[in-house]
Amino acid sequence: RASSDEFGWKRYNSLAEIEAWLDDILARYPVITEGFVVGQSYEGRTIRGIKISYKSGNPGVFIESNIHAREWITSATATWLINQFLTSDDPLVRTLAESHDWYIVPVLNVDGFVYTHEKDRMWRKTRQPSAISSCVGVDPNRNYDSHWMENDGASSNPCAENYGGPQPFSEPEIKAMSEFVASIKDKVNVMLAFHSYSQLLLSPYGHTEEELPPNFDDLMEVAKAYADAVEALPYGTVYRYGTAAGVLYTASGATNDWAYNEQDIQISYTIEFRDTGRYGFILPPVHIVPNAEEALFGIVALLDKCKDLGYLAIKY
Ligand code: 0X9
Ligand code: ZN
Repeated sequence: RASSDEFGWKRYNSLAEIEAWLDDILARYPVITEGFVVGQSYEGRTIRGIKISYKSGNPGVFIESNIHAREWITSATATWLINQFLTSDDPLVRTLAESHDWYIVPVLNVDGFVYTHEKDRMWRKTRQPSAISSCVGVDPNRNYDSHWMENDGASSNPCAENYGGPQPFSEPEIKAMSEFVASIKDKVNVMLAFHSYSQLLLSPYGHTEEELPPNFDDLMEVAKAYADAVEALPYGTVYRYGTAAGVLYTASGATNDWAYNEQDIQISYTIEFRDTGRYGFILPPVHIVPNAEEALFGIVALLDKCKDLGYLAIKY
């Protein structure tokens, strides 16, 4: 069995390695962890997740990772966080781990992820063929049914990297993810969608710059807490923040916007990890642990601020 020591976070792992590691974790922590199945991918792979819960009555945090196939730092960070939540002796990490319920999907776009390992390192989309084009795949982060394809937030060209798909939830991975999140939404206070790169925290809205979300001020205060905590680390890097449409570009049908707009998850971000462009998606593995530590202490500060602002009350 692949132990965490062997897993190591010194290089990027394949889907098979991540799944073997996950099986080992689930076997070693049978009381605290529970495996769950999000659903099946287009190519028939099982999309898996892990719930970590030390006690009942905790607020819930959902982490979606590797929806974009080539963003390998996201699953490396998600698995490192899982390991820390289960094994760290740091009191700050223990409190973080034990006072929230974690729902973590390390690799959502499983078909695309395998494709990046076996065929094309720079693949982003899903792997479902198009009925109207020879181009393959949909941008899964444009496929959620929330302001889908509005305001040039996605492309209708199947060959585009930000193709929204023939209709919302056309991608089995995204339909399954939406149904899974909807089924537990009353237990989820915070949605974090892991991406790379650019070092950004992006809040709703993604579909328009013309309007701000109702709790915009809180979303900015919470994002600032994350950014400040990251920057305060000895090797910490600079994170900028704002609404997705304001800071980056208009993008409709993204996970965190759908969670916010349609599932009433009021704290919902896209987090773009390291770096700022030197290596981009092909981030050298020496960045895995420092990036993951930034995420860990960023999330500590983010959730502390959420608690202060009253967002971690039990919803049901
Ligand atoms: O374009 C995207 O989907 C994300 N950037 S990436 O380079 N990882 O592809 C940003 C999405 C942010 N926009 C919304 N959340 N609406
Ligand atoms: Zn991405």
